Order: sequence, then structure tokens, then C-alpha cells
Amino acid sequence: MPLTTVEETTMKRRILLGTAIAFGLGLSTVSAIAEPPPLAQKDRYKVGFSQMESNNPWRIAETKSFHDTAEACNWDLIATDAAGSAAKQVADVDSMIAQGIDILFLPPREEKPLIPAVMKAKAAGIPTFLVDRSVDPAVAQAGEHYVSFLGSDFIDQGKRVAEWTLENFKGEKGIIVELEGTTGSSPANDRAKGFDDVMAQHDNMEIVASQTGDFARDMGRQVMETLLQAHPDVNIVYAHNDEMAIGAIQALELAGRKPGEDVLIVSIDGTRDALQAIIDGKMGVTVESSPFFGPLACEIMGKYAAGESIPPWVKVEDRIFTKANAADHIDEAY
Ligand code: GYE
Repeated sequence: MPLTTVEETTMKRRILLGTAIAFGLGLSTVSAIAEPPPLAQKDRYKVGFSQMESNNPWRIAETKSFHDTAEACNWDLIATDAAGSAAKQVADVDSMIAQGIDILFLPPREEKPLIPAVMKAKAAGIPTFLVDRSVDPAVAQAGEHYVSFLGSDFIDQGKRVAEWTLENFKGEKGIIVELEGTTGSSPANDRAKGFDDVMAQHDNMEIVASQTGDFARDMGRQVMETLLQAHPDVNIVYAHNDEMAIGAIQALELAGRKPGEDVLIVSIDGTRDALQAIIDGKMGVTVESSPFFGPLACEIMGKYAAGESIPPWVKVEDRIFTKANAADHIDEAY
């Protein structure tokens, strides 16, 4: 297989690093191009997992996935919960560093505020893997500040929702309300981009309002209530996650609307409640975004410890759930 550009870059860095050492240059010269800290091969690892919040089934399923993996992967797991605060998440990582973790798995709540956590872990000699969300690539990069990002392609998720909507919307003109995820988070930025770019190419589709519901059910419901007053003619709701989609369904029903009949609800994740809403005919589609990162984390850290080169992005492939298959998957949903 031909080398990708990233692999080539990594190789060039290694060669450069080797040359620098061979010529006896000082460490300071080398550190400008230094790779993330290595991971020693050990029987047991002290593993840090810094969860950002636990206010929705997706987050709870992700944390559980790490706990469920701990024994089989020989982890002593330290898991924290930042309760929705990026500042607390940075402090949680500080405390894990002080406790001497060997490796950090970090889902950064927002793209910029979590950069200090990534940098401090590197400075402390701890390799970091970003899971499920990423940080601002202009400031911190895989293969340098952190090892790799394990997660979905959020732009593609938004694009797939838009394409499904174009194929399945029955009306003439789509009046779209978009409920965005947490402001400044990578899935909110990219799910908007993927969906909005496709819709911008279709004259019969108009996004009349786009507002954050912070990826939360209750906020999704409240924002939908407000937006419904300004846009009573809405006939498509695109929510960046299922929790906000369910909140929107509640708001619409309270206002006497019929989700699934006079308004099409489309979303991302694949939670149990969303699959049930699809089965019940209230929701049209949810593109999967899996929270089950524990086993992948175990596999990738094993490879890293063994000295294998890890791609900057370990991409998770996502399925799509509609009326055609929701009932087949609801039992495995969370
Ligand atoms: O869609 C959402 C969660 O970062 C991919 O965050 C994750 C998203 C997921 O709170 O439900």
C-alpha cells in the first residue's frame, strides 16, 4: 500500500529526529519537532478517561464502555466527569496527571478550551488520544501534540442526513430549523457544515433558523418552543443529536404539531429513544455516531505501545437507521 501523506510526514519527522540526535544537537532543537510521548509496554496501565458531562444516554454509554473494557484490557481506570464545564475538564486532566496516569483518553468538550489539557499531558510525558470529539487543528495536531483522534466523520454525518432528507421530504419547499450542538465543539461545527453545504445547493430548501441546544434534550425542547413561535411554518427539523431531536418532538407535540406527518425530524446518534421514535413514525432518520469507544481505545493503545504507527485519525464507520432497520437494532441501542 502506498504511504499516505501523513505517514510520510511521520517518517520524515522520525528521520529528522534521528539525524538531530546523531549530530548531537541539544534536546531543545529536537523538541520543536517532537512526537507525542511513547507508551511503555506494561502488564497494567493507569488509564485516564476525562468525560465532559453525563447528562445524556450517549455520554453514559461512552463512560460505561470504558469501564466495561477496563478489566479485559488490564486498566486501572480513573474516570472523571466535568459536569458540562470545559474549565473543570481541564482541572480534571490536571488531577489525573498528578495521579500519574500512563495514558489519557480525552473527549474535549469544546475545540479551543481543552487545548491546555492536551499540551499539559504532553509536557508531563503522557500520550493523549482524543476520543469522540477533536480540538482545533490550527493549534494542536495529531502525531505531535496528541497521538490520534478516534472518532466519526461529522461532516459526512451531516451530509448523509441532508441527502436522506432531500430524498425523503415530501413537500415542495423545505422550511428547516437546525438545532446545533454545543457551541465551539467539533461535532457541532462539522455537522452544521456537512448539512448546510448540501442544502445550500438546493433552492427548495431554506434553513430559517439555526440555534444551539447544547446537545441536551431539555434545551432542545426549549429552543424548539421559541423557534416555533417565530417560524410556525417549519416542516423539517435537523437536530445535531438525538437528544435534541426528542426534545424538539416534545415541543412540537405540545404545540399541536404532528412530528413524522407535518414535520420531518432528522438527526444523528442512534439512541434507543430515537430508534423508538423512528419505529413510531415520529422521526425519519438518525445517522449513527457510536459511543462505544472502550474496545477501540484498548486495541489502539496496544498497537501504540508495541511501536506501530497510528494514523492521525482512526475513523469510525457509521450506519444509518431508518424505518427499514430501526426495529432490528433497538435491542443493542443505549
Ligand atoms: O453526538 C452527542 C454527544 O461528541 C460525537 O456528543 C459526540 C456527540 C454526540 O453529547 O450526543
